[in-house]
Amino acid sequence: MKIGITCYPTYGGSGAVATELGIQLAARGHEIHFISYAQPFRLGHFRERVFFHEVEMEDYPLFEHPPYSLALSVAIHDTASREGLDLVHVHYAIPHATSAWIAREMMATEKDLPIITTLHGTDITLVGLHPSFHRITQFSILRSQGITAVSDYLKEETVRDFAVPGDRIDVIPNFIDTDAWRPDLEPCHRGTLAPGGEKIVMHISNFRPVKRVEDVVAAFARIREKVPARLVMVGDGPDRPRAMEKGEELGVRRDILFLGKHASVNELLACADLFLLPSGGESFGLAALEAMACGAPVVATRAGGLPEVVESGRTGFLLPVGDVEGMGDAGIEILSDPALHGRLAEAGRARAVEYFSADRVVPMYEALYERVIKGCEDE
Ligand code: GMT
Repeated sequence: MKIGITCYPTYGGSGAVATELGIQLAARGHEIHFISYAQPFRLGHFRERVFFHEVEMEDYPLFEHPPYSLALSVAIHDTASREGLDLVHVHYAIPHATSAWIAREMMATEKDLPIITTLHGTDITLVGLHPSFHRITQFSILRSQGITAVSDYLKEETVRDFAVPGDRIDVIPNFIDTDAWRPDLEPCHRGTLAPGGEKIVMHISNFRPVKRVEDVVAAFARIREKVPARLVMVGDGPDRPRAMEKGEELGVRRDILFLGKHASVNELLACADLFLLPSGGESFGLAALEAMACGAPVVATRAGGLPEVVESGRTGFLLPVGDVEGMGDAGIEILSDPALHGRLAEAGRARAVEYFSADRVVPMYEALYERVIKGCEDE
């Protein structure tokens, strides 16, 4: 198949999943055309059958807010027409589902171009609920020929808040390449991250308020009272200064390393002894899955779709949002008991391989594509 993929190219789970999907589909013989304003960050080097089409934007003094959605519609239309795409798969509904629908309308006399929209998280649970976006988001999702959600939780939210019929949504979980995300990656950076042989506690996110990075620091401070440990914070975003202040306030700032954004976080996760994800909401929690695949037990919140990823008591522990004492205590228990740590790490890796590997999940997308294309042909 010739498949167009539109996603946010920046650091973030939806872009990471979309990029990995394109890479995996190309490896399985499909031709992939990424259409976005920049090359997706995890695409890396040249790959066979993978192409990137940059959305051209014309700047004009009148535009205080340049209309990216329209330029994207044109880029999707032109790429689909020129390359003979069989379908376009957009990740994160806003504005991608709308731009794709416009492109499909523009193509109507030429070809019936199927659109698949994958819902990822705040396009449904936060941004899409805002009155300025709700109607157009609902409209565009309903106009897609295929709709997927990354968890049962997100599907239920979409049915409830956007009145999308449940039978129109396929739940296809996020996935990872379990060969690239694994515990025994070399070289190991443990000596650099924790030169004194301390335990390594890690958090990776875009440091937005929903990630509750101050809770990461507070839970770590509790762990630090009992276990020699260092906190490695990977990523960046608006709440980084608050996390730093919290570290000062709790007297653990010197035990925290802020590494900023990294494209190859698998190399860092492979050194983690514990992963903290105390989010206020999470449709899936890709970072938790990445940690599990790398053999790091996860302490997270029982929020949104996280219980579909982390099995509390088996691959980590889930606690109520804001329960930093509970998360800290769970961390202490894991880091102080090598047998427990080993059991959780092994079960997490096994769960990642069994349920969330590319080999299991990518064929679900292929089956959906075939079904949707056939549906369009039969109409
Ligand atoms: O929804 C967002 O705000 C951003 C999005 C992203 O691009 O990282 O995150 C969502 O999609 C990820 C990939 O499917 C999920 O793993 C995250 O849980 C989800 N974030 C939230 O629901 C807050």
